[in-house]
Amino acid sequence: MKRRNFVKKTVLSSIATLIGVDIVFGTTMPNGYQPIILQDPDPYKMFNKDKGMEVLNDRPWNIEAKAHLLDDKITPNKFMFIRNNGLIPENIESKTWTLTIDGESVKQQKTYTLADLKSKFTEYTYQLTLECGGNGRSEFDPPAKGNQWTVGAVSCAQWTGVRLRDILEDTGIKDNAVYIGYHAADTHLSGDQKKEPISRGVPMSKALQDETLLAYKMNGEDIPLAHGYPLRLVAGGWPASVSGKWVNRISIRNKIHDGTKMTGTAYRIPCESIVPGEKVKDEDMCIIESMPVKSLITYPKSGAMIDQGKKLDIRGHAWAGELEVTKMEYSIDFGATWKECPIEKPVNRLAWQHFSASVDFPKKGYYEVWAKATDSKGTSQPMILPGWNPKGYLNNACHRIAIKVK
Ligand SMILES: Nc1nc2c(c(=O)[nH]1)N[C@H]1C(S)=C(S)[C@@H](COP(=O)(O)O)O[C@H]1N2
Ligand SMILES: [Mo]
Repeated sequence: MKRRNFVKKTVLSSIATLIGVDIVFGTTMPNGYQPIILQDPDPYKMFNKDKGMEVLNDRPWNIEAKAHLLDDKITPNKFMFIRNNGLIPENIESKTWTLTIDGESVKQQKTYTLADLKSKFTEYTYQLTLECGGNGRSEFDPPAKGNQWTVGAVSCAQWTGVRLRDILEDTGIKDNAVYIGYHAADTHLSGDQKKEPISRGVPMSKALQDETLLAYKMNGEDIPLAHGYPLRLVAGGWPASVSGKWVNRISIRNKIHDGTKMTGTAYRIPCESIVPGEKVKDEDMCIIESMPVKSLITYPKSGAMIDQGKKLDIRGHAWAGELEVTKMEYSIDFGATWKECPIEKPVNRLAWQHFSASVDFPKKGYYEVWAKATDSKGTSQPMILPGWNPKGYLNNACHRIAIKVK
C-alpha cells in the first residue's frame, strides 16, 4: 500500500472508531475533512442561549449569564445559566416518563405519569429564584476548584407544575420522615450507569412548602431540555443544586438524604467560619440551606459612560433565600456612605425583587456604583468577600459596576 493511502486508511479507521460505525464511502471523503457528527456543537444554537452568555465548561455543559443580561424581571431561557454535573439525558419521551415516590418513609410507593400529575393535582405557577451555591466562586482566594462562576449563575423564571406536597400526601408520609432525595435521568461523566452525577434533597419542612414544585413548564412553555425537561423539582431560595432536573424518582427518607454530592465538601460549608485555606473536619461541615441576601445591578452594563450633569438611572434585582429583602442601598464612594433606594415586594415568596435609583455624580471622573441589600432579619451583604470555604460557596459580596462621567 502507498504511504498516502495507508495514512488515509488509518485515519479513517480511527474516525470510524470515534463515530462507532464504519464510514461507508470513507474512501471518497475529502482528505482532512471532519465529519459533521464530530464537529463541535454550537452551544448557543443547541440551548437557544444568547451569544453574550459565557461557556465555562463543555463537558459537562456549564454556561453563565452576565449581570446586564439578567435585566428582565422574569428570566427568559436565552439568559438562564446552565449548570450540569453530568451528561444531559437523550431521547426523552414525555409520554412514557414516570415519577416514582419511594423510600423508607413512604406509606405507599406510587408511580405517576406526567398525565397523572397534570390531571390529579392542582396546578400552581410561581416565579422562583434559583442561584447556584457556587455563584461568585471565581473571587475566592485561595481559589476553589469548580466552575469559576462570576455573578451570572442566578435566574428567576416562572415555573408551573404541581406541589411536591400534594404528591407526597397522596403516597402518604410516615411519621419518621426526615428528608427527601431526588434521582434523575442524567448520566455520570464516566458513563457508568450505576453512578449518579448528583442526587440531593431537602428536609421535609422545605419539601412541604407551598412553593416547592414539581414543574413541567418554564415561562409558560415546556421546560427546555437543558433545564430539566420534562419534569424538574424547583425549590426556590435554596442552592439550585436541590432543584433536581430530569427527575424520575423521589425518595422519602428516614434520615438526611445521603445521595451523591450530599456529603464531604459538596454543598457544605464549615459550620463556624475558618481561616482561608484551613482544613475542616467532616463533622464540622454543615449543609447549605437558605441562600444569603444578595443583589445584582442589571442596568447599566459595567463600564457605561455618561455626560456630566445627567442623572444615571440604575436598576437590578435583590433576593434573600427564604427571607425577603427589606432594604436596598447604593454607594458611589466605595462604601463610605450609602443612599437608600426603593425595593419592590416580590410577586410571590422566593421570587427576586426589583430596585431602581436615579444616581447623581458630583463631577467628571471614574466612579463605582455598589449595591447592598438587607434582609428581613437585618443581615446585609458584605462589601467584599464573605467567609472562605473549601468549595467557594455563598459569595454574596456587593455587586459593583464601573461608571465614567465625562
Ligand atoms: N439532575 C440534575 N439536576 C440538577 C443538576 C444536575 O447536574 N443534574 N445540577 C444542579 C445544580 S448544581 C444547579 S445550580 C441547578 C442549575 O439549574 P439550571 O441548569 O436549570 O440553571 O440544577 C441542579 N439540578
Ligand atoms: Mo449548583
